[in-house]
This record gives sequence, C-alpha cells and structure tokens, in this order.
Amino acid sequence: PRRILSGIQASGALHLGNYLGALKRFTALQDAAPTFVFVADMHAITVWQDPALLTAQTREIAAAYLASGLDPKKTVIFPQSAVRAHADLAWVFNCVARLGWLDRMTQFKEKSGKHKERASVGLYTYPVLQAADILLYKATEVPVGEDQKQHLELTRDIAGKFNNDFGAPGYFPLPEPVIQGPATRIMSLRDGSAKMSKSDPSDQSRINLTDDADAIAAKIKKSKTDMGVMPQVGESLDDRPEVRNLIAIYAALSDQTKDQVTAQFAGQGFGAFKPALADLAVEALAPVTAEMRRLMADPTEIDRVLKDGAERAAEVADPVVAEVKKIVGFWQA
Ligand code: AQP
Repeated sequence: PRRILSGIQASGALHLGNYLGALKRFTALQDAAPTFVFVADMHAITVWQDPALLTAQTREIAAAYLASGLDPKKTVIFPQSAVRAHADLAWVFNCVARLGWLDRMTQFKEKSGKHKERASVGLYTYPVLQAADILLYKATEVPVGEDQKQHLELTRDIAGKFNNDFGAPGYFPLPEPVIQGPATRIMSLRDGSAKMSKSDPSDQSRINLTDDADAIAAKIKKSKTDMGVMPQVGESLDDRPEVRNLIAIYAALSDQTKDQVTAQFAGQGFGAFKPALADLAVEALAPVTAEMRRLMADPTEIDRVLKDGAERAAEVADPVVAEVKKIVGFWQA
C-alpha cells in the first residue's frame, strides 16, 4: 500500500525553497494516500539550537504545515522526538549502515565545512536517523527537494541490507524519492549556483515565509539577472542560471510549466517580468504567512495537533519497532 512521508527540520525560518520544494507538494499529495509529515527536531539539533528557540521553531514548522493546507484529520503531523520509535530504530540502523556509505554523503561534507572533526556525531549519522524516520512508517513515497536524493538512496540501501542480513525479505519497502515539478531545487536570488538555504548568511538570497509584501518585492527586484532579456522557448539557459531560477519560481507558484512561463514573457525585459513575479509571490505567500501568524499567536491549536499526531504516529511506529526487536533478537518478555 502507498504511504507518503516527509519532514522539515526545525532549524530556522522557512523559505520559498522549502515552500515550493516541500510544503506545497505535501498538500497536493495528502489525498492520494495516508500521509505522515513530521517536524524534524531531532535532526535540527545536529547543529546547535537554542533550546527555547527550538520549541518555537517546532511550532512554527507545524504552523506552516497547517497554513499551507495540510489537514490534520487526514495527515498525521507530529514532532519527531515525541515518537520514541525514531531513536530506537535509528540505533539499529546505525549498526546496519556502513561507514563507507556515510563517508560519501555530500551534505555532511558541505555542512561540516573545513573542520569536520568539530562537527557533531549526530550530523554525520543524520541520514541514518532519516532512514529510520521513513522506514518506521514503511513509507513508499517521500516528496523532497533535489538535495535529499542521496539520502533517499542511502535509506534504500539500509532497507535492503536490513532485509537481507536478517533474512526478512521485503520487510522494509524500498521507498521512492518523489522529486518532481519545476521547483525541486530553488536557487539563491543572489547566486544561481547556490541552493536557496536557511543557512545562507545573506537574507537577500532568500524569500522567507515571514517576509512581508514589500520585502518580497524588494528582494525580487534586486535579484541577480544578466544583461539579456527573457528567453525564447527552447533557448538553453545553461549559462543563465539566475534567469532559469526565476522562471522556475514563477512556474511553481503559478502551477505552470517552465515552457508556458517562458512563452508568456519571451523577449520582454526583466522590468516587466520581475514585478509580475513579485505580485505572484506575494499573492501565493501572503495567505500562508497570515495564517501562520494567526496560529502562532496562541499555540494551543498547534500543540493539540502535534500531540494528537504524535499519538497516531506512535500507533503505527511502535509495532514496527517491536517487530524489529524480535527480528534482531533483542530479548522481549
Ligand atoms: N532550495 C530548495 N529548493 C527546493 N527544495 C528545497 N528544500 C530545501 N531547500 C530547498 C527542501 O525542503 C525540505 C526541508 O528541508 P530541511 O528542513 O530538511 O532542510 P534543508 O535542506 O537543510 O534546508 P535548508 O534551507 O537548505 O537549510 P540549511 O541551510 O540548513 O541546509 C526538504 O525536502 C528539502 O529538500
């Protein structure tokens, strides 16, 4: 049976890349199959998080889920750390995954920077916890951005090795990453070769879900382009990554293909395209932002959703951990 699962780290303000690459797509999928969406607070602490902020950020991600259209009656929305099974299964998977597999993970290399000996052990083993997050629910589809592709491959490797090592063929399904649409990798507004990211020191590089209309318009107006005009359909944009990125954003926000957007603006100047893009972004994000603010003003509703979600998630996850313990040979009364 189909099961959809994804999550977002509670590690700072959400941006347009998270919205288009993840949030908006979860909402589109929730009617297709049972859907589990969690707030990855255990992943967030792989780099230092101020404890009071972590709680607030957890609620903020939950608010973003609700505000972007996830229905808590259909979708199970929960904090990762509230379901013990995640940590339990992650340990078993730490003993299934091989050092050589983790050594190849490019995100660890990027995030640990020059001083990898000072990175937390958690940051290194992060993709193993991610495999546990997914396989606990025997998820078959994982909607994510392009940056998570390698981690999903690792999840499949872990599932396959577990099934094989313990003589449990097919116990864990091999989940498919769902990396689709025009917005699988939104780039920085200042640099078409860098991913739009929470951790970019330049606030001008990204549109935050908390930005107001003026800030969104100003950032798009100042976004990097080039000396040319809007391309024709079929024209290669390989050496115009910034223009390609703005077209992808327009396409994702307006639910069109990149070709449709290109046809609409072909030959026009950025002076015409950028304000249209800004209007579109404001129109799409303003209701989400407003609803997030409303929910955050009094967290009672968010907390109720998270508590209920944690209980429903545990109902699915706990029996899987109990079975895994048996498969592994852990003593059970
Ligand atoms: N630029 C992006 N374009 C499309 N999708 C993106 N995602 C992230 N950045 C982009 C997708 O958003 C989901 C949640 O991401 P995450 O919270 O797990 O964290 P991340 O990838 O670490 O996000 P950031 O903003 O890039 O944070 P830093 O700066 O800490 O690395 C995932 O599905 C991700 O693919």
